[in-house]
Amino acid sequence: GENIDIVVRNLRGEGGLSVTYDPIVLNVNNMELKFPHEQFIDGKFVGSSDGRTFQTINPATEKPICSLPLATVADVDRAVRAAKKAFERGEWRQMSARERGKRLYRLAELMEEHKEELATLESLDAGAVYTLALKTHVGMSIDVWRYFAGWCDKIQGKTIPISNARPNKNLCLTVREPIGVVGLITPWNYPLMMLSWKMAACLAAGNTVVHKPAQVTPLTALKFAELSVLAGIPPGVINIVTGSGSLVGNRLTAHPDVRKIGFTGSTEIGATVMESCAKSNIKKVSLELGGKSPLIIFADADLEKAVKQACGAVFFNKGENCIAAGRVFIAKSIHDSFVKKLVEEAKQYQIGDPLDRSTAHGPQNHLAHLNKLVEYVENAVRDGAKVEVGGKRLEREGLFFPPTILSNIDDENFAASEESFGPIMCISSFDDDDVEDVLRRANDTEFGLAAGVFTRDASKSLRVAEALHAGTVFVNTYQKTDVAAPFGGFKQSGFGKDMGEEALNEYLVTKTITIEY
Ligand code: TAP
Repeated sequence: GENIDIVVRNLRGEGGLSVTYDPIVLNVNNMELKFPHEQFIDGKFVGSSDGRTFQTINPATEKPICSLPLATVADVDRAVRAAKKAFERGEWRQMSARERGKRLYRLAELMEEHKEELATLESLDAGAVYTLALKTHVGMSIDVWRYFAGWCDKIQGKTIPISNARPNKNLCLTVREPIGVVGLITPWNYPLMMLSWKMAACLAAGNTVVHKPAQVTPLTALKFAELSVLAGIPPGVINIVTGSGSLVGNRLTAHPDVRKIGFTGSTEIGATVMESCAKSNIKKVSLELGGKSPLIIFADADLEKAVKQACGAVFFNKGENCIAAGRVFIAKSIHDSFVKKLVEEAKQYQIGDPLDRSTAHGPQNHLAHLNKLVEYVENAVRDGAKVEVGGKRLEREGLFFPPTILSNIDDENFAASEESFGPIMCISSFDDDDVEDVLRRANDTEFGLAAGVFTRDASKSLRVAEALHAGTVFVNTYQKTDVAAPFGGFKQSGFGKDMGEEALNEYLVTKTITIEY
């Protein structure tokens, strides 16, 4: 894929809707791929206020894909103004909830129609394995838009029996209203899916939005913006600014007209975001942050299944997965044979070009991240870890790091508490009979995003699920999230839920109306 500039075209949507932009056109993955490479403000694709740009890199080749506007504070302010106008005076607020749902549903259908392009873009920009991108990155994004499209006309208040002001009577009711302009800030591991998890609930609730994708993976958000025009989402309802977190993200969190921030990213930046939300204007905030999720394998588990699932729990999406099992506890009596099987399984992951249909393991997302993984293994080994397989950058073109297994991680090891966010399994063993002790160790973390347990003993599995402090607990499975089920962490993994009915709460406020008659 060489860069191809710039032809002006109109892409026609249904009902005469159209969007004009200067596309990048690539012949790649057996298709002609067209996508915008400018930010999206007030229904138009535009450059940055000062004309500066940056490049986004293909991690499979380390070559640039295209350049994009490096957004400025002025661009954020412009996007917020557009979102505010759309919220206060636009068609979006006037339209019925059912009509809003229809448009979101239409958007999901357009994403379905363009899913090969979206998955190809995710593959080029984020190194996502194409087959996985189709199913998960894009597939689950489409599902979540459909799911929340259905909620639009089901967001309801209550009537509440308050005491009457006798001799008169009172009627008390609640109305659930959108908050206003919402800022969404997302990371690079599932670019389109993180956008969709948040934005679908946010728009279903009737808000307008300014989104900042991660700087290293901005492309699917812009293709999505194009589709949103064709779906009939009015100008200003969705705005996408492409720039750095420290400037653009920070301006969003501090902006006086933004009333809510939905953030997914690291715990460290999450804390900064929360502080800025508090100091600027007491913004409502929800935070989906880091994790170091424990997975406990008891000796009585279905071991064949547990081997496959444990590998999936760590290596899925090259480990760039917030709920990746960050620590795997294996019962002593099965430890050695189980580790041997894990190593065999890890070696079977086909590593290669993410667009190749037989590839199971693509390149890491970007260079800084890959370098951190190399360092992570060095630190773990310094603290006593044994490398069972992998552990080094592969000597080939692209940012490849193989599925890696580290055993002998004791509780003091750096790797027992630090998240790697890469394909690195960290194994510790535990005494078969001491369930209390393994639970204590599993909970001995400041994170609480997810956890898992494998056992055939039903009551043990329930007791363990109850004792694990995590927002999601998997029993005899892992990685099984669903758009209808609430998702979000405990402790320093943040608060607030994505997906499921509960996610709507993050983007609504409740008004109480009391009437006397
Ligand atoms: P971060 O470095 O925290 O970046 C997340 C987003 O915040 C990026 O868009 C980033 O912009 C932006 N940002 C950076 N500084 C900011 C600031 N001062 N104010 C506002 N925004 C700012 O995380 P990451 O490296 O992209 O992602 C990895 C982390 O995300 C991991 O810890 C992982 O566990 C977590 N994660 C959690 C979940 C859930 S659901 N809990 C899901 C996925 C990932 P740039 O583009 O400039 O970096």
